[in-house]
Amino acid sequence: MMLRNISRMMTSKSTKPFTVIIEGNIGSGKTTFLQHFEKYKDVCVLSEPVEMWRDCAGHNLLANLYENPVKWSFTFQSYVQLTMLQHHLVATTKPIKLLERSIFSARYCFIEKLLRDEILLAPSVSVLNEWFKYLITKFNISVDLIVYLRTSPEVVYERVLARNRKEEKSLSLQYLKDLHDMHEKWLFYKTAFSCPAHVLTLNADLDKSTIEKEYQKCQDHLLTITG
Ligand code: DCP
Repeated sequence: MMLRNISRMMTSKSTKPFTVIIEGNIGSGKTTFLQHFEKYKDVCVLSEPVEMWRDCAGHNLLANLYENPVKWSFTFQSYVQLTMLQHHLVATTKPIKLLERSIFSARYCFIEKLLRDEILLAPSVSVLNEWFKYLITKFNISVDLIVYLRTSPEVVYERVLARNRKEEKSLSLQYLKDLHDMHEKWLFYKTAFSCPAHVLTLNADLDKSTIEKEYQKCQDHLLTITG
């Protein structure tokens, strides 16, 4: 099996896992992508901690966020930053580690959008940013590859409507368009912020029946860069 070969090559070089972060708009299929790779025993898959955001000592911070963004964005993004850091720091003996999102997209896409919309004001963003800078310098948050699941806002909007997550009922097409632009500038055009690793862009507009060939590109890429 291809990934087993990759992992053999990797373990011979280093004990540190080859770390891949999976990025893309809300509804771009990050969870489905990760589920595809879960079957490989040499891959450590860390799905996004949405369930933690829904239950922080009994508080549904995700619901709070959508109900009253001005009041709860700072709280929510603070907790996202903590839970993302926890994922970055998860130790594994497996040679490949895949993470859904990262501390980087939280800062460069979500916090940035909240700042532009003046939902988060500059002093609050400064505090989150000081934490962000401290965490990425003091901890070993190295990333070896970014997989960008690139989508059209209209496609993800349909998916978000179809999955009907109760907290996301107020999510608009405009919000997804803006968030798409944040990802595009960061990962595709590379005109905003810095990329912590090489970016592999996949067409994630494809549906479940045809997306396998895009997943295969990721497997091939891992083989190429480690071979
Ligand atoms: N979210 C947020 N700020 C962050 C991270 C996430 O406001 N820093 C919100 C947006 C969504 C929810 O959390 O309402 C989960 O978003 P993701 O895009 O991270 O996860 P999905 O479940 O939408 O991923 P996918 O559908 O691609 O599997």
